Parts: sequence; C-alpha cells; structure tokens
Amino acid sequence: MTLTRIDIDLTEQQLRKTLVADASRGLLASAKVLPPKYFYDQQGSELFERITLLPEYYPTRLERRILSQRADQIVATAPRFTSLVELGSGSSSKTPLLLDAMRRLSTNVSYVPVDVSLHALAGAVGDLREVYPLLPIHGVVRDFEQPLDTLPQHGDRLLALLGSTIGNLDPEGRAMFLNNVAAALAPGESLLLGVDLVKDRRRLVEAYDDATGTTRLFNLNMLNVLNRLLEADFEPARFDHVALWNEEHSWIEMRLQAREAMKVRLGLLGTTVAFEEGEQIRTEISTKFDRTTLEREFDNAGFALAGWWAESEGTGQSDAGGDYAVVLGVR
Ligand code: AVJ
Repeated sequence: MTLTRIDIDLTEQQLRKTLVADASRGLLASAKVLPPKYFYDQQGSELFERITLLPEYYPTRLERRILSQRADQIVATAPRFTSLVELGSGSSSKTPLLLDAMRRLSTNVSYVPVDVSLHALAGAVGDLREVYPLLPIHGVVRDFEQPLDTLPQHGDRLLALLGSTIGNLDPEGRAMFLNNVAAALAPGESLLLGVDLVKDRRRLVEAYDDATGTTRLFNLNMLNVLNRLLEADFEPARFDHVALWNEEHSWIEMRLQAREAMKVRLGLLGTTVAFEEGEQIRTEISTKFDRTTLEREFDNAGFALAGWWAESEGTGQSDAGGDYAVVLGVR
C-alpha cells in the first residue's frame, strides 16, 4: 500500500445531513440538546487544542504523563498488535508516546487515525510524517459511532479512544459503543481508553469554565457551525456559556444559555426555533468515572480489564483513586 492514505467516510454533506436530523430532534424538542461532535470544525478543533494547554484542564496533561511514563508497560500488556487505530485522534499529539512503545516491541507497526475533522486529521498526518518517514498511515474521516467493521484493517489492532472522549457518550451510547468495539475486535485484540475520574467538584467545573474564557469560546463556536451547516442565524453574543456538575449522572454538562428571548431561523430545516430568556441547549456531557463503574461496563461488553494506570496532580490532596486513568481492555 502507499505510505499515506486518507479516506473520507464522512463528507461535509453527510455531516450536514446528520446535523439536520440531530437538530430536528434536539432543537425542536422541549429540552434542547445537540451532540458534541459539532464542536469540531477547523476553529473548534483549534480551540480544543488551546483548552488542552490550560492550567485548569488537567486531563490532557495527566494522560500525557501516564503515557510518557508507562507506555512500554501498557503496550506490553496488550497480547498482540500490529496497528494502532486511534478514534478521535485530533492532533495526534500524544500518539508518538504509544507508537514509539509499539515500535520497540514490534516491527511493521502501522497507524490508523480516525477523526471527524479532516482539517485536524490532515494536520496530524503531516506532522507524524515528518517524525516517521516510513510509518504506514491510513487516516479516516468519520465519527466514532459509525460502524467499526468498515474500518481499514492492518493486522491485529490496538484500538485507542483517548482524552476521555468516551465520557461524551451517555450510558446507553457507551454500552452500544463498547459492544460494537467488542464485536469488531478478535480475541487478543485490545481497547485502550483514557477516562477522567470523579474528583472535587470545583476542580471539575473549573476545567470546563476556565479563567481565560477559551472553553466559553469553544462552546459558543458550535453556534457558528450550526450557522454554516444549517444556514441558521444564531447570534453567539446572545448566549452565555454554562458548565455544571451533574452529581446524579456523574458528568459535567456544558450548555448554551439564551440571554434573552429570541427566535432563530434554521434555514435547512425550513423553520425557526424559539428561545425563552434563560433557556439552554445542552451541547456536551463529559462523564467522570470510578474504577468499579468501568470494570462493570467492560465486563458487560466482554472485555477483560488487563491494566489500569492512574495519575493525580500533585496538589497534596489525598486522592488514592487518582484524577485520570488509562485503561486496557482485552477481548
Ligand atoms: C476531550 C472531547 C472528551 O469532555 O473534556 C473540553 C472536550 N469539552 N472542554 C471533554 C472538552 C470542554 C472533551 N473531550
């Protein structure tokens, strides 16, 4: 095969179609909700990269620390692998930590980055090519809920979903995703997950409502995406960013709150949507886990929990469970 290849399993046209469906369901309902995948246009992917550098946003930092210190052990715990398939790969900035460890144990390793953003994917592939002149890279533009049996296959897979991205799914979505992955993987192939852990609520909320307002811009940017893809006329300045901890569901919610009553035109839906003052759209849930929950969910899907590597920020807080974990499940 050629050394670099990018397939597009999700065109902007298809993304627009899913958004029309998601917006009809989610914006014309009484409790307004949209899926977080619509954050990630070029601007949104760039804003997310800025979030990962914020002092309040510990997940990226801790995941990088875990992979830096323990990638060899993590990779050695996977029974076998040839390719790293990374769902939601974004900028692939932590990928070399895993790839290097894999390449120390195995020859002919290849990399399959998968992301909804062609812009992010193409950038990541370009960056990796400079570091790895001979690494086979087969990128795919798609979202991680599309059927996995059509993913390119290059030998035994280590399938990674890092960054706590699994937390964006609700429990049913998660069960479906884990079952689909389990069904797609052969015995001995594995799933590597990054999961954010339950902790002090103030730290959780601040991670989603940072002092510089970057997360606010990231949340509001979804309205720009709706304007472009749906031919809508949202005015971002008329919405506030809200981040809150939902104790019952153990997740952070981000919402966009109308500062005043208004009507917004949704061109492609041929309709308008009315907002009352203070009315909100939920744009993201970000689930925070504990080990017991994750073990049960792995078990239900048919994964053996083969490894759990956790890290805490050195705040002097006694926190035996850790702030963030990387988890390996084997089929
Ligand atoms: C890394 C995509 C899972 O839920 O923490 C960051 C995205 N949202 N700040 C997360 C995000 C708000 C994020 N994911």
